[in-house]
Amino acid sequence: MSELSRIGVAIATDLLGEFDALIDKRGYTNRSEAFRDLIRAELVRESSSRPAGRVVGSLTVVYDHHVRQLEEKLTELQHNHNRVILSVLHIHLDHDNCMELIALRGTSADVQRFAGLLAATKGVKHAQLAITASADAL
Ligand code: NI
Repeated sequence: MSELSRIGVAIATDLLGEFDALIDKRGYTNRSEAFRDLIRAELVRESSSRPAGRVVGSLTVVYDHHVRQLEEKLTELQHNHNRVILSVLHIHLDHDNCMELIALRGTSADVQRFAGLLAATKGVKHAQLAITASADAL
């Protein structure tokens, strides 16, 4: 764990009250952890907003495996973007539907381009990209 620094923050009482209510609702037991998470989220947002910013994330995809040629197209797309793919978990959800969880690492532009191409493939029902951290911070 890195060294800790203590800081003092002046904040309007009303605003602090709203913040405390929010973090309580979210299950935080102390303000420091909530502040740290807000700061990390903002750093990730900043990193992912720059095309060259390095990120890690996960892409969740749901599709009907009966759609003609779809699995071949998805596999080809993944092979064409193997540089950004760390791992793929395939789950047979039910008789028709498959879910893939694709772990990604690369520049924000590359990760988002891959997610966009996969989401736009005909037969993909849903695709959700979550950028979870700056790869530089790991
Ligand atoms: Ni399947």
